[in-house]
Amino acid sequence: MKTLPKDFLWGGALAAHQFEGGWNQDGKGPSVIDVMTAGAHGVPREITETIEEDKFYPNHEAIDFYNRYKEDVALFAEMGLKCLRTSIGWTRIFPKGDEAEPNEAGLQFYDDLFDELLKHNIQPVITLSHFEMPLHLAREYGGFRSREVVQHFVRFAEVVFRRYKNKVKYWMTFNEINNKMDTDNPLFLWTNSGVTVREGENAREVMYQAGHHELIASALAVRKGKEINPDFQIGAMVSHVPVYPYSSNPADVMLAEELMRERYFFPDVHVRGYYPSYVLQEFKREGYNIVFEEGDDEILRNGTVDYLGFSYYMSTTVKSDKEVEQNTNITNGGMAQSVENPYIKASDWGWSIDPVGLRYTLNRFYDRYQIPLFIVENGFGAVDHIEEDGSIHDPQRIDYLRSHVEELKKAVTYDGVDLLGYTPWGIIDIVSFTTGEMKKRYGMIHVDRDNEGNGSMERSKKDSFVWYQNVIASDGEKL
Ligand code: BGP
Repeated sequence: MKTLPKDFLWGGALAAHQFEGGWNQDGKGPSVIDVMTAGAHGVPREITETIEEDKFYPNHEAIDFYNRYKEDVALFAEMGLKCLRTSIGWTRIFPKGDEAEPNEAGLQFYDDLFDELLKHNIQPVITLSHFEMPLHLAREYGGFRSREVVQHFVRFAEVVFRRYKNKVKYWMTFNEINNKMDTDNPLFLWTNSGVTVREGENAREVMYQAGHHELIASALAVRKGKEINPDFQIGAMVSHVPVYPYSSNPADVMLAEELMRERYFFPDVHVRGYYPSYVLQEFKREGYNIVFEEGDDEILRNGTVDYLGFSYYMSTTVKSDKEVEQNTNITNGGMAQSVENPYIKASDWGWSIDPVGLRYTLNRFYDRYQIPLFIVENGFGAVDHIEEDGSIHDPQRIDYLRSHVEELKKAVTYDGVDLLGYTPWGIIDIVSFTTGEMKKRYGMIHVDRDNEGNGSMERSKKDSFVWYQNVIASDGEKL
């Protein structure tokens, strides 16, 4: 086969908190991200105790998709998208997370959105939790450090599975569930799990306990989903930044192999249904007390996923003799031992540009799991310039996307990888997750909105809009 299959899911990826806005509209409650201010490249976002009047919260209005969704879906349809990946804002459905009954206005919004997408033959691909846990669950229960939160997540999943069982086929449970393994950056444990590490606690031990509860929650949700609609395809979703050895020095090669376990732990459990020995050995070696309940092994074994979704932006390179204190490479997917890779360049935000790494990742994952894969994030964050005539030329973004599509095509047509689809991240300009900025733009559609919340919110097409329209129309032939 020389070309991608006709039913290949060309799409775009988004997340409720980064583009919907309407943060407290129609009964929606505050999520963990709604108390986060804007940071900047290299400047971390602040987690405030409450919503402070004198601070700017970029996710509150975002790009106001909540009130403009018909206009934006029409643009996605014009682009020719076959699917749209986005998340259901957990706090639109359960404002606090532990209510007995869901918020009907929230459920109705997603009914309307999915109807609008399906009217244009665009399949919704839905993430259940994309860093949008109810703030109440984080503050009152300690987020996923508490086993009780498992049932609240599964309840949320059941309600939306039932409500949209005839509108949504593809689901995924937790977005980038593995981000929190970078425990040097509190952003990830907070947004992934609603957890902050307390005085005297071991961050990695806390992370593993929260991660265990999420893995249990995911497995229970998969089982529940399959009961509701056996045709559901429910995936896991991990962030993947492959780790290369700096040289053929066996010490570099073995360090890269060990650090790849940081990337493999969560997908191993999601896909295989049991804990890998290298993590169980770590628990013993470090004396971590991770509480497993009676029956957890069976839950994991019976709740494995149908496909593995993952984000791919960059690779990282490690050197075994690098002196390290703390991991200062967090924002570019790096490790404490990461060094510059002399063979590849980086974006303005320091994210390496490595399209071959995507083909390498597809092969490593497919070889390890032998289940369908789904690239649900890939993109190039950059500052865009608007010309006098209003046009926006974004050749760097087109080059980045073109080179990654070329590599995914090789993985499918030459290496034989079973790939469901490709949904580039931020199909329309949205709020950056790690920095809270608007100026780190991924979109093929520009939004007139700046870092401080100024602008008309007007949408306009970039050159990459037409480029991607042609890619989809030609089934990936016209690049
Ligand atoms: C991933 C998240 C997305 C998205 C992406 C780009 O971690 O799943 O939500 O934000 O990163 O990151 P950023 O927006 O910080 O450039």
